Amino acid sequence: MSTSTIAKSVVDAHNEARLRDLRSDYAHLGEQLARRHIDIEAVRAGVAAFGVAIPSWGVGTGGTRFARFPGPGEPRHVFDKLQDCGVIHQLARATPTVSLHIPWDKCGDWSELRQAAAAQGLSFDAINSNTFSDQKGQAHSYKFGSLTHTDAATRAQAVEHNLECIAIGQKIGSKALTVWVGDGSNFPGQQHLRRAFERYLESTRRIYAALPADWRMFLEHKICEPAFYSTVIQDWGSSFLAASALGAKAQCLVDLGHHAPSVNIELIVARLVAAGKLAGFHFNDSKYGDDDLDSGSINPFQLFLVFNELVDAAQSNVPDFQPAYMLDQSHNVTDPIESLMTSAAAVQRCYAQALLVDRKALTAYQDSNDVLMASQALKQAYQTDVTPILQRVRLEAGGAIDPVAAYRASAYRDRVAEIRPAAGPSSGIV
Ligand code: LRH
Ligand code: MN
Repeated sequence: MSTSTIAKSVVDAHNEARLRDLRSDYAHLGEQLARRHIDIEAVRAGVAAFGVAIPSWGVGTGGTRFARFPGPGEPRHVFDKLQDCGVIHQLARATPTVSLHIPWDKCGDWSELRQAAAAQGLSFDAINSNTFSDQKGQAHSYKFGSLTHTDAATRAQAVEHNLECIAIGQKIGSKALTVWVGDGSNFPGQQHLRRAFERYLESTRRIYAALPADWRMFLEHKICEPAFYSTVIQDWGSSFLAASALGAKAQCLVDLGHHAPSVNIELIVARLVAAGKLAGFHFNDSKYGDDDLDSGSINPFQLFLVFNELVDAAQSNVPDFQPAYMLDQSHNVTDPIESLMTSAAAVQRCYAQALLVDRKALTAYQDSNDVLMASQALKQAYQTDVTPILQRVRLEAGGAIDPVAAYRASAYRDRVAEIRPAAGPSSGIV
């Protein structure tokens, strides 16, 4: 039985004050959907089964290369991070798993960590390796790359780190390794573009060979940063080529912020789904670059269109369709717990809206080139306020109808600020 960090009485009092409004809102939405031949209970069941993983690195205040402004009660280590993840899941009831990052989350006793997570009703999703920064005492620097470095010993060190991540993941129950490398170049001519990719394949083949039978390997592409002329795995094409060369357990992970502005991400999703190579997502939002802003905060319609492709694939029984859903955000100016709860709800909202699309009608409009009605079929779903469904799902799962209001009523942040020493200013994403 998971121990709740926020007193149940606080959550119950919070919900009690909102129950009557929720009942009438839910009944009203139910009538509206019934007129569209949609059973609200079926949608609610779908949403209740939906979950998105929390990035362990997201519960601390994030920053940029210019500065990081830590808030009160910053998590000191992975156990503090798990406690904060426990609060997010207790109130928002949509984030049953946590994605760890090594070495940021290194700890002395992985079974103790696994128990601490279970005590919060949490388990572990994909584990992330890190060969984009040097650790103290590291033999070979990743300044000029890691898995694609021209020096074989540096590549071997990077491969070894990924094997260590797999071993840790096995101890905590993860079933996937996410590999993002910042390898690339800042000047034309600095790197041989084909040989660098060949070195990437040589290194990832050694990691792939060490994958347990029931594991997957997620390759994450990114257009730029930290390299600003070329990135070895720069786009979904490079990722797809690599995943295809490696084998069935290798798939392509789509971080929404890793594309040039105006790239049609839902089309990339449709292509990877068709090829059986969609690993899953790092959800966030952005206006310019890899801004890692809260999911749905800038372009919620794009997030809905991504879920429209995912629900369409699921409802047309695309084989081995098992995308992993994770948030990957940096909370520079908000309370990370509030941002993660509202972001999980934003992702859940787009999933719920995508379940409302009348796909039979849409297909007929598409086949008859009734362009306007086809567009309207999506808009109708997107413009449906599914808030009562999300609130009801949270309530039924023992969470809070309005997680942020309940969180603030709990004064959790003030309480942890008393026991966690204030962290000084710094810079960088964590
Ligand atoms: C790279 C990235 C990657 C993580 C890192 C924290 O930009 O999206 O997924 O390893 O952020
Ligand atoms: Mn990412």
